[in-house]
Amino acid sequence: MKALIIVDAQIDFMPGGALEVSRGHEIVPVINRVLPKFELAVATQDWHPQNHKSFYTNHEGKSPFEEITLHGLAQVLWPNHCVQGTKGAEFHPQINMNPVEAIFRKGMNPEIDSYSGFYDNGRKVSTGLAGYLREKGATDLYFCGLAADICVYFTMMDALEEGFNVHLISDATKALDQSAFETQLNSFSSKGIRALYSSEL
Ligand code: VGL
Ligand code: ZN
Repeated sequence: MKALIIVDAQIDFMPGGALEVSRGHEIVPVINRVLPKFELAVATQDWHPQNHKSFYTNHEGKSPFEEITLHGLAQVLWPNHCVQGTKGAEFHPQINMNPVEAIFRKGMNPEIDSYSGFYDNGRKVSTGLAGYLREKGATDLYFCGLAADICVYFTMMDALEEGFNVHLISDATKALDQSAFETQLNSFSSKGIRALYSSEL
């Protein structure tokens, strides 16, 4: 069974948001168009407390996009984004969230970041997404959302490891760093990820 996974389609990742992805809003109509083609749709939501250690403001003298080591893991320091309960953490208001059956929140532990919708960056704590999808009978996961090179990418990597067939809807995602994403794209077919356009669904 095919399931649509909408990754972090939140206001802070849209143009004008705290951690904006260029042309991020262009994915919204594409997501709305593909939604009816899926029997199951779920979303992930970046959901940080204000004291999250991925925020540069929580490190004395650091600037946005600087890299540090946090509990032994490389960590980019981001502008404060997707703070629990704020407008920026909400889904884009034009996305039809009605058919979305479940929302998996991530990034709540202030000590560790969580790019993937399945596990934190230390691969220690699970959100339960893999078990949920398996119990629902999903075999093929179709990914969309933001940002292509970060949370979409790491969620797809974990999906492969969890044994799902992984597909990326290329016109329903946008990258924070386009050149990083192009490098990732070149490795997709060898990893077993199929990239397709929404028109092929
Ligand atoms: C994301 C950086 C920090 C994303 C989330 O959704 O791609 N990127 N938190
Ligand atoms: Zn985040």
